[in-house]
Amino acid sequence: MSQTADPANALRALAMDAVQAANSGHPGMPMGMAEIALALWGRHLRHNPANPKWADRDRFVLSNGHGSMLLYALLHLTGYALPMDQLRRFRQWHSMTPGHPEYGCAPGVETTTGPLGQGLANAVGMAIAEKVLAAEFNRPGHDIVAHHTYAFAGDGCLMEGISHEACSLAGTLGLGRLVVLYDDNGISIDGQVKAWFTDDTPKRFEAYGWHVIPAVDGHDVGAVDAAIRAAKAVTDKPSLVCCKTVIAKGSPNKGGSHDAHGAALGEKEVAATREAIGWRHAPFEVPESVYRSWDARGRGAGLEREWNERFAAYTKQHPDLAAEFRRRMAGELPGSWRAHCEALVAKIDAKGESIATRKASQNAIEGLASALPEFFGGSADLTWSNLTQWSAAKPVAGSRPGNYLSYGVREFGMAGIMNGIALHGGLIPFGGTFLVFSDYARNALRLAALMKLRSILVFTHDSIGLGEDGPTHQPVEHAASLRLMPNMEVWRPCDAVETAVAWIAAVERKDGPTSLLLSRQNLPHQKRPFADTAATITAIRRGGYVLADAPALRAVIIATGSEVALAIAAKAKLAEDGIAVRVVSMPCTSAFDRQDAAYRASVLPAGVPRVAIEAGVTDGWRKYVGAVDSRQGAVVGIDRFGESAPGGELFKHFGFTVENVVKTVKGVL
Ligand SMILES: Cc1ncc(C[n+]2csc(CCOP(=O)(O)OP(=O)(O)O)c2C)c(N)n1
Repeated sequence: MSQTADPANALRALAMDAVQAANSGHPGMPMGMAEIALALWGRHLRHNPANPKWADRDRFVLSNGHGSMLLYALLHLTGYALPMDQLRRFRQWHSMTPGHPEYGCAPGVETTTGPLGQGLANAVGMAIAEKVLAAEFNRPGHDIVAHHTYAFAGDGCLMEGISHEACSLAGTLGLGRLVVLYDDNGISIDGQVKAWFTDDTPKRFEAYGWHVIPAVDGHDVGAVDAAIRAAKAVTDKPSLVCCKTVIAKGSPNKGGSHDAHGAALGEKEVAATREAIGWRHAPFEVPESVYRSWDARGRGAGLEREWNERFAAYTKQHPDLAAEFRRRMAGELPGSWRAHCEALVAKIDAKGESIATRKASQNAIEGLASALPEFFGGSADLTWSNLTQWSAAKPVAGSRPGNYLSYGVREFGMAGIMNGIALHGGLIPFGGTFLVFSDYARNALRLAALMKLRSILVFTHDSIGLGEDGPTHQPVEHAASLRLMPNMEVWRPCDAVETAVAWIAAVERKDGPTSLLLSRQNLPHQKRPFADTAATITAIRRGGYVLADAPALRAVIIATGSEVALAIAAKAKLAEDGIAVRVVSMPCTSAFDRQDAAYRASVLPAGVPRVAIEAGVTDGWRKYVGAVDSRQGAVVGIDRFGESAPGGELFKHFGFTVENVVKTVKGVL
């Protein structure tokens, strides 16, 4: 501890100096986990700083993301393209070193963390992806997928409920290549955790079926190294290494105290810490000898070279598999994709079935899965309601891998795990639950949107139309609230054709998640006015299009999902009264909003009054129909919770009837 050349002290110094320079951040965790980081990154982690995207690298997740300076210091010291200048600019605008690690900012950051507990779920997802891909691609004598997933976690991560969801499942699945290092420092923001967190963590994880290594001295590099070795030796269970540490170790007056958790130590204490640990270098100065001891570039290049040679041998023996592996890890769709999709939509359109969109979604999955071996489906214990399974799906069973996972009743865990699977690469995850429970998963959806992940959420039972389960299960505000999330694409299709197109758009979307909002009840097939399938797909993908037109328009009705059929029926009734209206189907408002002004005006012509219909809260529709007091337009919606009754009755009661829509349209003329 007291030697200048101690590489762990370089982490301490960089963390405290960067936090001091920013005058904000968390020095305590990096200083407390310095030896653990040295043991893992110095002696175990198989990575190549020159190629952070090497497919078979070990994954590292800093679940306690507030200690971001630890990760930045590690990336810098081991030789990633993260220059010291970026560490000096910790937490500054447009630096590569934001307050919490953000995926896509600095090379080597595998996931965005900070919302505690979710990193653990991401790590579980990465370990699942590794196992699934290993089973699919490895061949005797050719282990081309064989890496570990390591995560650091603190008390905060383990207090969060999602840690239970994800770690319980990890135990059941026997994820032997997952190793979590727990920073057991007894401190969180409010002080000593013994007043609010007294779980017996080793016993808790043993009960999950984990291999637990308790009571490791987290400041003894040799002890942590030995524990990691023991963890890797157990290959049929995930491992938890419980490391006793002192937060802000090295700081004479703040070490061991929550004062070091979330604020700069202060100039005086930084100086006292330098003295105490014998670090005699100016801020952001690291001696050559320390750089040399951390430098992972040579070893990393060697590891990747060796893998490349193995992959070349694999390619020789299994050229098709190797090409497929490359395609999958690059996130590219198969060459036949476009033609496959067009044929599928044409078939669905020709069939013209009137089915629930959740059933249409299952048909779409079935139709796409034959072209997409990277599909990795699942549901939070609602498989037979969400209809997320397809005929050739292979359920994951215990430690046996497959491509369909029953996540159990764990919506947040599922969404966090799906993020980890998407981050790992090689698979496209989708997972189902009832729309009303999207709230449970919400912060993981937000991180998927922030990280631009291709993760697909199958949210069924999308309105009061689900009926008798009542207001606890009837989403009212959920479509609107998901639409509020930046970069979350929300589709609420009206029939089987729109559902298939929504699925295709979700799969093709490489820079963000998609929520598919699907009905429990049957919805009629709609006839569309387009010349061919390609034109139909193009129109639907615009997010809003003219489904049924009329000359000499008096009004436009905009509707989504189950309310589109109602709009069509109201149009017919209005025609009887000599009132010509156009029906616009708008399955995806954000896609519509991205269209150019000319297109939008061609769908929603200026000066023609509009009525929007959706079985949900009304506010979001005001941007299309005009302000409440403008008298220009109206919304038929539902601004209260539903009721327990048959869906048909509820629609009637809440005004989703032809009579009410006709009346509403007449009211805006
Ligand atoms: C979901 C979530 N809730 C709250 C916070 C705010 N927060 C950041 S760190 C922290 C305490 C974490 O304690 P611990 O994991 O023990 O970290 P340490 O004090 O050891 O650094 C909290 C509550 C957060 N980042 N995420």
